[in-house]
Amino acid sequence: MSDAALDHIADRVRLAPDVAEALRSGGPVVALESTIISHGLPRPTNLAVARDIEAAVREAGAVPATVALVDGTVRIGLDPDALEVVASSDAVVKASVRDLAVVCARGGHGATTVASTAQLAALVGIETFATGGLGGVHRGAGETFDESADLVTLASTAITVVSAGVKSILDVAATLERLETLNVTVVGYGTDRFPGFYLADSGHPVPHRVDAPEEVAAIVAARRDLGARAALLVANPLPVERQLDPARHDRVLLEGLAAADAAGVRGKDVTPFLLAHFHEATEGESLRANTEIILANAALAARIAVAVVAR
Ligand code: PSU
Ligand code: MN
Repeated sequence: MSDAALDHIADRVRLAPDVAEALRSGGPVVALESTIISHGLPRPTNLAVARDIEAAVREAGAVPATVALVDGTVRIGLDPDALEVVASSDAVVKASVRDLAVVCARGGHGATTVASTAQLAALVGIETFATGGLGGVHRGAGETFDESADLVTLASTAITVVSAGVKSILDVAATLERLETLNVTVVGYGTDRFPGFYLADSGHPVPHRVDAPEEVAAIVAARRDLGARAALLVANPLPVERQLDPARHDRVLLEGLAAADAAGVRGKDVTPFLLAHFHEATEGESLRANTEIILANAALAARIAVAVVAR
């Protein structure tokens, strides 16, 4: 977006000074989502993890831009006060793309999902984005139609997203089919297997493998020349020795799905409910894995952003 266009929306979209400077000078920037902080991780660990994610991006040589709405203003890059609001305030709503303008117009606080973070990052010209695990097609979606807006948004947003595959609570096979239909390019980072978030391998292959940030940067350059309009998903697995025990994972997941059903949990509450169930039922093991996932993805996204601007 041009400086004039950014000025025009300055009342609604505010860039942190270091993010604005990096974008102006063509430096590496990594967008970070905030729903993982507000709704994905338990308090008070979430605030410490949010800071660690930003530190991981900085250590790898890029500028972190955590995205959220605070008092109705979209913030691209949060100061310490704003980060604390996102991590601690009960007034923060999970804001997907459909919710953004409502929260904005009403002056509310909103945490952005993968979908809304990708849209806002692209709006201001950020090309690289890190998350934990993408949303996707939920189990039973044939009946409920519960498919994350992450998918359809990535179909029309030309950004590079680093994630540990999609959340393992989903129907992974169906999600991969939808990603193919929606023209989202999927590459495995250092693997031929599609990661399963808490698990290193979801049981499905990836169409392409890369082994270095420079390889991703070469693909990004080709995408630009070819006019790619959908996202590039870099699937970065947990090392197998750091994953959740698969048998325990499957057991906890079945319990969580049954509990969600019994409690009548629907719509945007399903994902936070299941993640919270995991954190409780695994006595912190899933929190440990979730934290390692997001830190590793933030660092890799930063290395990719550095490689992209170096070309
Ligand atoms: N991955 C995580 N924790 C999270 C999420 C993803 O490790 O909290 C969030 C992301 O913000 C993602 C959202 O975009 O869950 C998907 O929610 P839904 O299934 O309602 O679209
Ligand atoms: Mn949903």
